[in-house]
Amino acid sequence: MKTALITGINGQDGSYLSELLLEKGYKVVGILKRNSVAETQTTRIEHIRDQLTLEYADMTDIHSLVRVLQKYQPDEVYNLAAQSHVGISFDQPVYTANATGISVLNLLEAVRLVSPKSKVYQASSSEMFGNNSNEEGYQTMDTRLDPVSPYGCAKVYGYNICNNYKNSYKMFICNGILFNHESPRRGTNFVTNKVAKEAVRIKKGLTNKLELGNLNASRDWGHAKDYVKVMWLMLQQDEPDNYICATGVSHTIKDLCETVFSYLDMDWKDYVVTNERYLRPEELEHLKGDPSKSVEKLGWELEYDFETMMKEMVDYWMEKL
Ligand code: NAP
Ligand code: F7E
Repeated sequence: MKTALITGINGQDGSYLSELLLEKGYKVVGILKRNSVAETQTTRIEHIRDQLTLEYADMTDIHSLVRVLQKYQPDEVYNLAAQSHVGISFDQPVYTANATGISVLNLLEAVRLVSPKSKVYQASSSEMFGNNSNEEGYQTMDTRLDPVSPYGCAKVYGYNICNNYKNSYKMFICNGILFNHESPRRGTNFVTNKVAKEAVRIKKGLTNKLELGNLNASRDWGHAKDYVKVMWLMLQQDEPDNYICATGVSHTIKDLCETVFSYLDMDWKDYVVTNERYLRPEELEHLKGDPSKSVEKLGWELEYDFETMMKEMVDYWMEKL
């Protein structure tokens, strides 16, 4: 039985990855950072909690990482923990640099010192590209990294230090440069789940408007369930490498509103208003990734498209609210 350690196990991706690895017969260990309301911290993994081994540790506390790695000597480490909200990274830049950037170094040092044979997956991000793309508007493996947020800057540090440790110490470390991926488990302060939830609240008469920021930005949105599969595939290869994971299709926030509201037989223009509060000091306008390397080298296949995913999210809120 292989052992996997997941940082960020109670996050969106951590919960789906846990399910995938349990299905594959792994012993799954996860770390939780301390939270004053213990009950709400494990909401996303409550249904599988009795099959998981959970330990308190914090990515900003290298000693806690050493303790857990020493105890379990995992075959695979999936580093999903981060302060992952781009907008909030402008409000908490130093914490974001620590929890999203330096924390990667903490983990790699801990692995190098006490569990050097562990294979490591690093959750890198399309946010690292900033506003660069090729002539066709795609971000590719050759696109320069030019981040436009404290979060993006922290992720670039994580990406670079992973490459540096892979080359310097011959460690097995893969960067997955993942584009936006969503699900009903997505935090409701990210735009897809915010729109899905609030549109359902409007439909049910619980509110009458939806406040958003930049409606013209576009994103390449996939489903988190598809994206955790590619994380696992990367660590099953003979050699470590970096990959882009994306759908290759991009939609604006307006398209997102149109898809969700029309599914609920409403016109989004009757309800959506803009509020400056949700604008960012610097915006990443367009993301559309080229996933060809993941498809060709890893045999990665997508089950969901944008419309199917958004319907699943709306249906979830229709049931839940
Ligand atoms: P998420 O739902 O925000 O989950 C982040 C996880 O990290 C949570 O479990 C959180 O715990 C944990 N965490 C935060 N700070 C920590 C700390 N100091 N110590 C220990 N744990 C900490 O994010 P996600 O959507 O699952 O994304 C997973 C990873 O992929 C993140 O690194 C994210 O930056 C990256 N990524 C995400 C996307 C995307 O579109 N989803 C795209 C590219 C890259 P609490 O909940 O207890 O705070
Ligand atoms: O914003 C615009 C906003 O916060 C998407 C993270 O998982 O993906 C995610 O980062 C777009 C942006 O995701 C609102 O300005 C408009 O242009 O859902 P988001 P993100 O910033 O793209 C990357 C790949 C990651 O790595 C990150 O961890 O939507 N937008 N109005 C809004 N965004 C939010 N959150 N709220 C609004 O009201």
